[in-house]
Amino acid sequence: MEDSRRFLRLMPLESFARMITEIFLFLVVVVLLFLLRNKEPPGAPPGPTRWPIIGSFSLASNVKDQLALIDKYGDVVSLGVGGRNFIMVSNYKLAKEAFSKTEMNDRPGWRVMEHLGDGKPGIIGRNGDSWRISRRFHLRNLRDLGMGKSYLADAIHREAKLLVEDIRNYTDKPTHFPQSINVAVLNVIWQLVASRRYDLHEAKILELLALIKEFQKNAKFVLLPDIFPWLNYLPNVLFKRLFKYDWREKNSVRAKAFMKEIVDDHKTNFDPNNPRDVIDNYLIELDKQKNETDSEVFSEDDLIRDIFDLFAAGFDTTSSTIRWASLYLASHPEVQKKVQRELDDVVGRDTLPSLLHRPRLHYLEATLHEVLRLAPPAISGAPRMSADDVHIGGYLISKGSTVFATIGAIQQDNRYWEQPEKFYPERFIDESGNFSVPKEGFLPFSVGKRSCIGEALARMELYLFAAALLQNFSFAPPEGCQINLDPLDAPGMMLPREQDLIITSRT
Ligand code: HEM
Ligand SMILES: *[C@@H]1O[C@H](CO)[C@@H](O)[C@H](O)[C@H]1NC(C)=O
Ligand SMILES: *[C@@H]1O[C@H](CO)[C@@H](O)[C@H](O)[C@H]1NC(C)=O
Ligand SMILES: *[C@@H]1O[C@H](CO)[C@@H](O)[C@H](O)[C@H]1NC(C)=O
Ligand SMILES: *[C@H]1O[C@H](CO)[C@@H](O)[C@H](O)[C@H]1NC(C)=O
Repeated sequence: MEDSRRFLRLMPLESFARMITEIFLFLVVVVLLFLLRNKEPPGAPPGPTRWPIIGSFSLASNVKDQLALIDKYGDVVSLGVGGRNFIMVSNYKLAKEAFSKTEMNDRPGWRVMEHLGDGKPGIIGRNGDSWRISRRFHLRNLRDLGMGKSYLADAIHREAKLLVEDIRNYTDKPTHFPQSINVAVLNVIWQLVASRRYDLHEAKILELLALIKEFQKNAKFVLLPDIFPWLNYLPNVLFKRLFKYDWREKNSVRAKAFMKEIVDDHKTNFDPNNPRDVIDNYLIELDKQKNETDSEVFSEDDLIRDIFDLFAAGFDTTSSTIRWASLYLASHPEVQKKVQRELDDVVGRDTLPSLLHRPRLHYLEATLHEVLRLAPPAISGAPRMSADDVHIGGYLISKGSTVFATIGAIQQDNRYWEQPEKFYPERFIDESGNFSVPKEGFLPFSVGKRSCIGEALARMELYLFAAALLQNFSFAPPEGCQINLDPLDAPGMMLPREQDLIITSRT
């Protein structure tokens, strides 16, 4: 009796309490959602819904996603991710206009760009004076040591010859594109930076290249806390494990030791009157700076970070473009034949093509440009950050936004390109039958004051390596197979899939 009465009295009270709790929890969620909502600044360009916490689902990190967003929202799209404002610019003229503004010269200060994991970025990630001075230094060095000096062309020529000899070992059986291309390309940069070359199969350098590939693979984890800042509040042990910071700390020590050994070696046999390379010239600047006590823009650690960046920015971009070329030509035999006929006409078969032949190899240049158009290694360039409010195409880009140009999508924009999805080198040939680049819609090296500093070097390498390879070899899919031209699933990058090819010698 007593019990059941109490039961009757308690029941409504209990459900009342439960109801209160539920309402309370609901309110907490509403308030949290409100606090964590990802607000769009007024005047911002259109874009997908910004959900709380996660934001817009897409970061447009592949060309398909970029094209879909452009279809829906237009040339300038705003995305909110993790409380940050992202702007993607997909109109050639607007991208050029935006990236020529001084307020657009900064990078967003992401930790993923501190490649050696020691709290400071190299040239790719720096801002302000530190960036301006190091960019000027490296541009001057690339020009003085490389462009216009025949010894760089000679060095590339020598690498091309050794590469051709090496690739002869892989002919007439199914093979992935040989690894040696990576070392050959790296040897060219390293000639400028450190006056060194490595044997195409030297274990030490293959290990470092593998390590850098691994860095790239882990970048998507390292990047997460840059984009979702609240992840930084996770306990340190968990944080480091989840986002591969422990892996990076451990392995960047190896990369750094590799660079440091080369710098130390330069210090011990250094002649300031006869600088050999980038490192020697940097040591001279360091020396000069010692005498001017007030400024400290050069440091040995910065040198190590910069040469690591040149290494990382220079080898994979260039070598994957050559691998893309082999895949596109293997799947377009008529284009390959036409390139080879031109090489036979202009160069012949007895000597490797040189820079002297370049102005007459119109169809080869056109083909390399068509490869860079459809497979630009950096489909969104490298991120910029607006240092102030900026107006682009009538929209407000608020201070602190992360801005990128959709290079991959712009190069498939049908305002500039007819049948953009088609591999058709002839689009780079003008009425007189000569190679020429359309004025708009092509920007694989980005545009403006922070565009790629290695463009001239990369173009020279692409030409000399591709010409040597196509003079000597033909590429085809294995019997009964098709070439897979879908890129690897790597955010922001356009990398070819490893796959079997049949390489045949032309002699
Ligand atoms: C096919 C080859 C290459 C392509 C497609 C390429 C593309 C790019 C792109 C799109 C950017 C971003 C620029 C921006 O933010 O606007 C960049 C930056 C950069 N590239 Fe390249 N690159 C290539 C080869 C090289 C080579 C060979 C070097 C080495 C000398 C190099 C060194 C750099 C550096 C240091 C930056 C950062 C510039 C800065 O922040 O001021 N790149 N590259
Ligand atoms: C490949 O070719 C090079 C040069 O012709 C030769 O020295 C080397 O031993 C060959 N390597 C293999 C694995 O056959
Ligand atoms: C710096 O000063 C030292 C000693 O005063 C001098 O020997 C050296 O040549 C100077 N270096 C430069 C680069 O001016
Ligand atoms: C086309 O290229 C050739 C070199 O192959 C050059 O001699 C000629 O002047 C060029 N023609 C035009 C119209 O630019
Ligand atoms: C291939 O490359 C070599 C350089 O190693 C060159 O001498 C040779 O004539 C080239 N061409 C052909 C068609 O073999």
